[in-house]
Amino acid sequence: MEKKDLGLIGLAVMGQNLVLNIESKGYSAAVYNRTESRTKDFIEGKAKDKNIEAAFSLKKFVDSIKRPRKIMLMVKAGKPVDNTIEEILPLLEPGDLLIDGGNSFYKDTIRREEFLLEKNILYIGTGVSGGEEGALLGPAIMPGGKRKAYDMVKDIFSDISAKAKDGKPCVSYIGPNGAGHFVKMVHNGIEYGDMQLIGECVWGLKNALGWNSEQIADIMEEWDRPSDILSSYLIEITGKGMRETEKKSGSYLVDRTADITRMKGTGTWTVASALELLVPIPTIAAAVFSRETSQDKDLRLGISKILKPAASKIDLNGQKFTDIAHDALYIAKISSYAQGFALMEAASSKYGWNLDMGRIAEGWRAGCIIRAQFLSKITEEYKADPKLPNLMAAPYFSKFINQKLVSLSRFIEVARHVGVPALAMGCAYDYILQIASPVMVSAQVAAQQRDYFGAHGYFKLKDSQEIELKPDGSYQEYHTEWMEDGRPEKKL
Ligand code: NBP
Repeated sequence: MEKKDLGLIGLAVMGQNLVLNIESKGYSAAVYNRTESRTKDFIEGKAKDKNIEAAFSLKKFVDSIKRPRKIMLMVKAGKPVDNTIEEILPLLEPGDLLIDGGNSFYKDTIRREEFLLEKNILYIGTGVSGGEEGALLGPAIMPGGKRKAYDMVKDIFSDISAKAKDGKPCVSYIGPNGAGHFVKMVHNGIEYGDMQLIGECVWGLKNALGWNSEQIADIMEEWDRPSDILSSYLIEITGKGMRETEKKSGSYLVDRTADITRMKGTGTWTVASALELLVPIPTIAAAVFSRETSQDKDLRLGISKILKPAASKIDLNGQKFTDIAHDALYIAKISSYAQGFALMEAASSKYGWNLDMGRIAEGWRAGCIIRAQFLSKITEEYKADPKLPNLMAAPYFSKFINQKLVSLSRFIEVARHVGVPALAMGCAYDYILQIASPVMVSAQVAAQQRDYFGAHGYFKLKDSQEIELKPDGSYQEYHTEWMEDGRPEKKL
């Protein structure tokens, strides 16, 4: 039988849909899954009459693929990826390519690529975003690895990926080793941020205006008009979700939905990576923390009987307040993306990935969960200045923030007034305030405290803002002898 263009291992929802997508673009494929029944169900069901061949042993699977082989793994992230590599490795030949399309942790990808390259097996770790629908109809793809490995699958990836409105495929070479999985991880972190910000916005609108789900759905629909700066997939599905009613009771489904947001780990990895790389991403962290708080339902039920934060009614003009919420959400979103992009910048310089921020944003315009026209603005701004110190320094974004930041503070103020927590909104606002502070008084106070209790030393300002330097250009350090009379100050 004719050998297949590509092999795919892992026939859960993502693997099935991805291979159907690949086949629909004119490629032939071999498939394998650890549990045979899943392969059988697929081949006799959705894959019936398609150019997809099932194999029930890894040997037969490998033998049925054209050389050099391209084999995609769509198995659960973590140990299953290592197990699969271990099992398949003895069957592969130099020059074959393994592609991990799951949500693997980027450090695992770096380790696996290094291990496989020693054995002359090429490796790609790629983000595949868009959930099951994206996998079937066109995902955003974020591949990392050797460029020659990418070149082997460039055409397939381009054919199966989502296409933005300008026709460009939502895939491009991201960078070496773990770059693709890192970028996918940050994409997911940003997604957590977007979802939390939208959720806080909805809660604020509901409580401040006393509106029901249908009314909020109308607002979401308005904000999703193509010309609106907030127009995005997440705004669209928020509106659709809020309009949905429960068949049995007729109540809005969202009002009947338990207030628990689960998660699979990529948001937590994003925050852990930010801590490791010393990059503040408070909005994304707030989104992860909020999911954690949501999961502690018993605690909240208990504490709500003890703590009674003041909340009062407020008399607002509905139209005016929705305009405020609109701009607040947009600014908070910009702040959150600025944090995510700062994290990618830091990883890029630490790992030498040379990430192209404009192209990454461009690749997220379709297919993935955070898809939005707004991403084109990010691309434009990075194209104009690839060395932006922060996304919010870009002229388009800084102008909007300078004009409308007051909307975000007003929204937060109203939310607190009516008893709605706005952790992510607050973090988005304060992140802006912090990075726009030439002098952080809180840091001055802490530096003195550290020198007082631990003789940790401090630097000094040579004028009102700039730091005093030594002749070699490093910061001049000081220590005050706090316990001695006269508090003598020493240069260190
Ligand atoms: P799952 O993440 O649920 O994984 C199920 C697949 O992994 C099955 O094929 C299963 O085989 C296989 N598997 C497991 Br579990 N342990 C294995 C092992 N030790 N050796 C070999 N195979 C093993 O599937 P999914 O939701 O389709 O996701 C696949 C990947 O794509 C994951 O990394 C996921 O994070 C990522 N992803 C998912 C989505 C989404 O929306 N679901 C979106 C984007 C990315 P079995 O049938 O024998 O148990």
